[in-house]
Amino acid sequence: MGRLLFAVCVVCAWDAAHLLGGGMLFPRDSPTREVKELNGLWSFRADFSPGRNAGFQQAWFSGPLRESGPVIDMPVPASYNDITQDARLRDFVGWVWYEKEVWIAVRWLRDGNTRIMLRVGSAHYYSVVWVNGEKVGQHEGGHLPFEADIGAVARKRNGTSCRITIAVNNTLDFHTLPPGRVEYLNHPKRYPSGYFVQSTHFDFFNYAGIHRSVLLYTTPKVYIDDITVVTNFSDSTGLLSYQVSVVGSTRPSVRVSLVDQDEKCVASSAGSSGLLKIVNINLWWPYLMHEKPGYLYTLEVQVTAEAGNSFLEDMYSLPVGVRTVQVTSTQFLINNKPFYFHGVNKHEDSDIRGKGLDWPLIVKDFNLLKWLGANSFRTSHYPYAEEVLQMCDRHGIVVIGESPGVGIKDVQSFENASLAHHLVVMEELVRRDKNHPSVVMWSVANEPAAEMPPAGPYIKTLVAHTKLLDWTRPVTFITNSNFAMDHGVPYVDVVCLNSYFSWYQDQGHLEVISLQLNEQFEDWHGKYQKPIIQSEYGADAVPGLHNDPPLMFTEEYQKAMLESYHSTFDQKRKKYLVGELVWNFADFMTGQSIMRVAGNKKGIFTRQRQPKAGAYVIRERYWRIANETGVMPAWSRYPCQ
Ligand code: GCB
Repeated sequence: MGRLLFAVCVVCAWDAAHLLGGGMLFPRDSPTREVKELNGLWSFRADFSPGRNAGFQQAWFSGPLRESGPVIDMPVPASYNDITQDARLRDFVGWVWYEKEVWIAVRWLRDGNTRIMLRVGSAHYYSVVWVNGEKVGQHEGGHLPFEADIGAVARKRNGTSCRITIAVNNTLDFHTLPPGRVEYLNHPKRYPSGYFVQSTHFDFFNYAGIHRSVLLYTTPKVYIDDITVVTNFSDSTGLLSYQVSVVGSTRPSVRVSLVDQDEKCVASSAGSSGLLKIVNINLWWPYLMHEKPGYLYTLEVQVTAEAGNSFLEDMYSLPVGVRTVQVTSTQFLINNKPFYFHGVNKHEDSDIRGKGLDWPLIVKDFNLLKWLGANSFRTSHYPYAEEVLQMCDRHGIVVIGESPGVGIKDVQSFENASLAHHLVVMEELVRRDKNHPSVVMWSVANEPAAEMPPAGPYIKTLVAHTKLLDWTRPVTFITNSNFAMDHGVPYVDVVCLNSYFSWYQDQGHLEVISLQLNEQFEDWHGKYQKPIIQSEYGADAVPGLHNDPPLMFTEEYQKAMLESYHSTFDQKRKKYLVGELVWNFADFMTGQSIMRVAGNKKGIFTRQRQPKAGAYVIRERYWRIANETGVMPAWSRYPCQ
């Protein structure tokens, strides 16, 4: 198996790089574009053959999947792991096959000036895509979208339905992101022949499958491929510089107008790049920092071009927020005002659907964030769905956007092949998320093994590259406060520290927290003179487990631990501490180990989103911090009126 996967992966890495040519605008309806969702039930078959390669050898893509063998119903989007009662599928490693028959509207097919795009929001980890048995694309990486132009293939079979086949492989190796390792356990008396396991160094379950929406969408042949906006303001005038890239014509005519929430056009311009000035600007403000947070304008982009004898037109509407971000040696500034992250770390994780996008869950989580008085979260430990970031834009929830660079612990995962892929992932991430006002900082990795000599140069290259891709946002990586200083930290704009005093060390000794936390802050700020975010801290609490005086794993212990951290945070936030993100928003699934009781229980909410005692501590605190700024109308100052 190892060899086959490896061969496919090498091709995938090349292809991913190749795919970078184009922009990745979120598919939206417009007068010139149509979107069709392909979510729902797909046919599914896991390749349980010993080498996991029967699907390729027997070309399962060449005909209906049901003709290759037994298929089952599989919902999309969802992880496949928790859908059935089959333990083999829950812990499956290798290729699984998805298939759906779809009709494409005849008006799409007949109009040769229409591009027909197939887009997968994300599939973990490698994907290969066929339409009617013809390969149309492949992609490496489990958390970012990819797409293929399927117009030519679909038009070959006008009048019949289209068969879309997607093979997805969740195998992680030293050079994937996140990295992992497949180990063969060759001991005939202890393990069956050919036995292997996937091991990883990260603390969440390696859910797999098609995790986000699959869409078909159209654009004209001459189309808006990418838009980049950068915003600023001076007094009450907003400044929005834009760049539109158009494909399919060398001399397109581009017009842009900016429309406010009253549908009034407040600025317009012609040309593929330019600067819009907006008088009486409504700035984009974070939740709880302004009475009207998350103000969005709409940038309406219109392109016309001659194509042969016809005239083509494309239109795309991009929500935009006008705001600035800056960092000093002690502050994080949004719109020139000090911003304090009082927020959470999350995971894309829930019962049954695993990492599958789920609207009820997304809306529930936003309601809980607001209930908590949280103004921010970090997308630990990978890029989240675009739909989530759109919610953040609209609600004013500030985001630290993280790459899937988690669990980089083996020396081989610092090699050039890993770095090359990591750089590609940063490009895909920045390209996808650069226009979200909610995203205020990039995190290139979480806790890479800092003690290994290659860690420093690896992080230095990543940070430098990310700054080249986007000079408007600060860049960081997340380090554990126990790790050696100097490995990469000198290059970041904000120092982000994870620490678990009285949990992974000095177990049960809550009384040491304030001393150790104080030392941590003074050492790191003393050395680097940069603002600090406490990017993780927390304790497992099994819901319903109680003991007073507090014992580890009880709700009382989690509560007491959070409170012990908070008193030191209060001292340091007067100086250089610019944020605190509790680990974690909700309990989440992990691999099985003696360290975890059916998952990580450091959530302040259960996995089903019910509050533990710790949630009330955080809620009380976050509203108090928000109220200190005094910008909130009195009616919303819960719980301290
Ligand atoms: C960490 C990791 C996070 C873990 C957490 C824990 O430092 O960044 O992925 O889940 O600690 O609970 O151990």
